Amino acid sequence: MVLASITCTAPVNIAVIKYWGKRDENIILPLNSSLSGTLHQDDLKTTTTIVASEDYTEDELYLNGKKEDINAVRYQNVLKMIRSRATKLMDKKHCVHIASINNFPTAAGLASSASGYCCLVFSLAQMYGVEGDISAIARLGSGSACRSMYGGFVKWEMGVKEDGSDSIAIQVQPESHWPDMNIIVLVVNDKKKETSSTDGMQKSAATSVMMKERCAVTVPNRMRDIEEAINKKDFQTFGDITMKDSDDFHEVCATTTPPIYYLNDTSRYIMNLIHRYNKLSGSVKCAYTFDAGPNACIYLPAENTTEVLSLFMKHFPGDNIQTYYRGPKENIPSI
Ligand code: 2P0
Repeated sequence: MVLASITCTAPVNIAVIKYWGKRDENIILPLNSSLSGTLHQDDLKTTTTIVASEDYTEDELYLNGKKEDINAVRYQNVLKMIRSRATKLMDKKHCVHIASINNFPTAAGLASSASGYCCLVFSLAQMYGVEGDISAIARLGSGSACRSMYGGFVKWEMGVKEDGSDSIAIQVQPESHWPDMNIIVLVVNDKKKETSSTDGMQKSAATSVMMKERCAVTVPNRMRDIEEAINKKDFQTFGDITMKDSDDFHEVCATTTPPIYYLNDTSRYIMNLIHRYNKLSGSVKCAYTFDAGPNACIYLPAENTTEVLSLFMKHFPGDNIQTYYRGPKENIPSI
């Protein structure tokens, strides 16, 4: 007999201060705090359906139609934590079947694990009646997932406690604060990346000479400054810090042994194009950021969108460059 079922969606987030490196691999505690903007539910999102039934003999999980190993440590950490905090379905013997789909390329540096684990944890939390902060449970699945729990601009505080209870997501500003901030995603390549973020950041933490300074000085200063820029809606400072942190993150990857290169020639062309365009305009009209892949995410004030899009269309005529917008709507996970 089916005991409960639920379907939820959760959006992708795009970091402007990048998370890269862990101090605890098991419960995913980061070496630095990070900050991101959350995209539209309607654009890049995960949809997850969960059914709990007395008839199921084991938990099962399907990702884009393919069966995953539910015994993997991250899934188990999430399920155990959810069930330990449950206020519903506590006394029934049952298993859950979970099906999750992304409406965008998985593992191509488009933050699929962020929306994926956020959606999984949000859906399970609804089903099991988990109360209080659940961003720390999403973090157990994938670090960046905790930031997708809220709309607008969200920071993930690295925290100091060993049990991770203070390593949680906090909304810096809701989407309504800066509704005319857009994000365009340019899909340069939707193939699965060669070095996963999890592997890449572990190698960088162990070998890049840039990591110490980045975690101790650069990121704390940037977190303070970009939060202030967001509060003041100061796009010049916001864009400047965003591009610098993206550049530094890729420099950290390049100084890793062996070096990791996520960007390709098209990515570098886009970076140069944006710098030239901003210079000619005499102000920061748009700002790029690149995650662990070659695809570009462009933050820009809505009023610049038409001009910037036509610039890309001129330089990449007929190319398969897809655009997604982040518009004026609150984008927290939804049932
Ligand atoms: C970020 N990235 O802040 C950074 C920027 C990629 C580059 O968070 O090991 O998939 O699952 O915690 O969350 C990608 O890392 O890694 C990521 P795990 P995750 O968005």
